[in-house]
Amino acid sequence: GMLAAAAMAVTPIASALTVGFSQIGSESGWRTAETQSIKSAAQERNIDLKFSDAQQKQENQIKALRSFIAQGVDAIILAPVVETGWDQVLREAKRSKIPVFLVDRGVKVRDNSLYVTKIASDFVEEGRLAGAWLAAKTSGDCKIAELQGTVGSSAAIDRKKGFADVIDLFPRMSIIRSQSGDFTRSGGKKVMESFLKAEHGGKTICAVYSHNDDMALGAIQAIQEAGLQPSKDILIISIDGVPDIFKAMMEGQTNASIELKSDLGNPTFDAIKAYLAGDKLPKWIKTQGNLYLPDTAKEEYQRRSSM
Ligand code: GYE
Repeated sequence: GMLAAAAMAVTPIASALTVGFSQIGSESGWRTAETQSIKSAAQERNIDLKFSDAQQKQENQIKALRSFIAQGVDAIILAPVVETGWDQVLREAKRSKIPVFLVDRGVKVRDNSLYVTKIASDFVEEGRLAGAWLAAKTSGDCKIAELQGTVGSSAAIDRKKGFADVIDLFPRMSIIRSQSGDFTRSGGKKVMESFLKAEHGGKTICAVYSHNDDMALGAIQAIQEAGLQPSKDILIISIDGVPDIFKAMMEGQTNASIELKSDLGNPTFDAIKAYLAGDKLPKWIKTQGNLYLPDTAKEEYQRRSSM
């Protein structure tokens, strides 16, 4: 009767699922947004999310995974900092019958059945798109400084490859400097400063290709401090589409960004739910991005900062 109904109303609903999420860290604005998306999607779905921040270290991710396995979670979400070195711990998860879902980056494992699926964009395609834009912008004549992402990450390896695929088609385009800024703003600034020094204050650099927006934002600062105008004296293209890069575009400090969807929470939990319901999933659930230019930067900035 009434009493039972009242009791039910105050009894907390037991979580449907317990999911462990091993996140890389918070090196970029993009990653912070992704963490937010996964946390809030879990909350909306009443999923008990065990969150672990690895501070960019694979060993911390391996420890987190082992702890999720020991706790007997229903599923694991892994954003792998680097591509290799996962076979062992993923075998341990498999032995315990805990399915693993990769988000935003990929792994290289001998046995692909060690994970269920990867929810991520196509980094090679992003790199090609960046190269194609720059080739068109410079009529195929440009000396490029490249800011690479984290060494050994699929995002850095594939964005480098896709870009090189296109640049190699143009005899007057070449990468004259290339180094990792670890996907951070401070890393991008530091590496750009050294490029500028090595390249006569930047006079010999036509463009910067940055594997993410945060490093590009750091490079913009370095270029300004060297007395040059970013986006004019040196062209800049990067990847992610975070609010701050649209702001920089509005202010005429950068030329283009390739959007990377950071709201992976819903697609990831949809995949987990489908898998646990017995559905067969594709090995790669691709997220799509577009190339954005200054003409729509204001709109995009307003739209993103009101989200
Ligand atoms: O581009 C970068 C982040 O793995 C796709 O990692 C992700 C990349 C993203 O730190 O900003």
